[in-house]
Amino acid sequence: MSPLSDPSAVVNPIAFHDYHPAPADLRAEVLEGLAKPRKRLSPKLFYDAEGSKLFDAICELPEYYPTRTEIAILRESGAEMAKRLGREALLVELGSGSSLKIRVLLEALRPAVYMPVDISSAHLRESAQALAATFPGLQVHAVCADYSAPFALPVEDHEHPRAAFFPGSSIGNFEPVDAEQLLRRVAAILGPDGRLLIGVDLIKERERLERAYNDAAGVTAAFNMNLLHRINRELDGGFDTTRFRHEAFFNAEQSRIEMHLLSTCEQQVEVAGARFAFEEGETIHTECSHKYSIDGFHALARRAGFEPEQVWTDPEQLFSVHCLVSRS
Ligand code: AVI
Repeated sequence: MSPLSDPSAVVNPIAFHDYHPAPADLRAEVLEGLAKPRKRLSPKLFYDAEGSKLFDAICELPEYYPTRTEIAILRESGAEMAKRLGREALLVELGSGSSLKIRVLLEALRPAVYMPVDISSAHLRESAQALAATFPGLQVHAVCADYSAPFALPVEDHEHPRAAFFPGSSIGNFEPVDAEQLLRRVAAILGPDGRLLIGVDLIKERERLERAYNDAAGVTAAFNMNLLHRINRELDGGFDTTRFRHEAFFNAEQSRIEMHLLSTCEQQVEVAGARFAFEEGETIHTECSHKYSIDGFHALARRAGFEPEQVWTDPEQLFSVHCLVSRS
């Protein structure tokens, strides 16, 4: 048994660093997004309590291959990844959520300090405490922050090598220029020779991609439509959700899945006292999920100040996990 998971070892209390990230200003974002000539809402707005539950359900769907494929890659190659990242590291996880994927790697990685970063305070505290209880030897510093905006690590630590973990292909939900900027900030946090382990969904045939975002059980449709329910609940919105439908397709030119909510008729909708007109067939663009080739992602990583070191994929080449080393 490793000292990290020895149940008789002392459980370190977690340190909680709250940067009080500003909650999304739902009203301002929705009014601005719906007033655009091409209506657009940020995918960040999906994740209220209901949306987070629906996203967890998406991860279990037979059509949604990214989650289970990435976990299989982490299980298969965890020991090699650990060699790359080095033992006794200070390991930062971006958007840690329930910290499920890091559990697969912790025994192999044996970090000295684990630093999950997440915007949702209650969820972060709960999952950090649960993780500290399973791995009693581990020092856990939970950081409540919005990782998509600049932030500094809360502890001065130059003793341990630095590493970061960014799973789930969440990088794909950023426009490539924003993804590059985010990676540049991660490189700066890591410092020279820091390692980033990052999950990236790969380009593949249209049919497989489109099935993953149009599941037969309609969970992704419910996840998308929840945004209108959320606006109705929180902003006194007047969306009749029977007059919209979920649409998801692969835009090959931009190498991304686009999700939209399509108005099935000409209509007017009131939200927070403002009125918005919809043509029949007009959409609200709600999400982009960019897909990369391995070379395409390496080029992006290099522009952001990283050097690709190793990449692991599954036998069908559906998904990739990269180890990048920072030059800055
Ligand atoms: C969180 N993110 C990586 C998911 C994706 O695949 O882009 C969000 C999602 N949207 C629909 N299904 C899943």
